[in-house]
Amino acid sequence: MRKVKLLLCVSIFLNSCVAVAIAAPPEMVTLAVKNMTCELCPVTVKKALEKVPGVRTVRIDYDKKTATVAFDPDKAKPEMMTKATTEAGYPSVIGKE
Ligand SMILES: [Cu+2]
Repeated sequence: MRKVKLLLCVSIFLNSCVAVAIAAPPEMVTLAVKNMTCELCPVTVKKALEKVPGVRTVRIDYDKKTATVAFDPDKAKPEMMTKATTEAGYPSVIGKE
């Protein structure tokens, strides 16, 4: 059962690689996010960021208080992401990694 699940994950991963290869390469931005005080906060921040059109993947680092976002530069702008987290109650600034 476990093996099946792993295989499924691998195929999803490969499919997403193909999709990325065809479309424009995503850009990465790291946001420094304020107000993340418990482990549920990153979930809210992630959801807010994923609602921004053009955002592909969101990775939250709760310890560092950062959100690393891969996005389609034709559709999304980092300013839209800081606005989205701020509206969700987590002001963020564009940082660097
Ligand atoms: Cu919280």
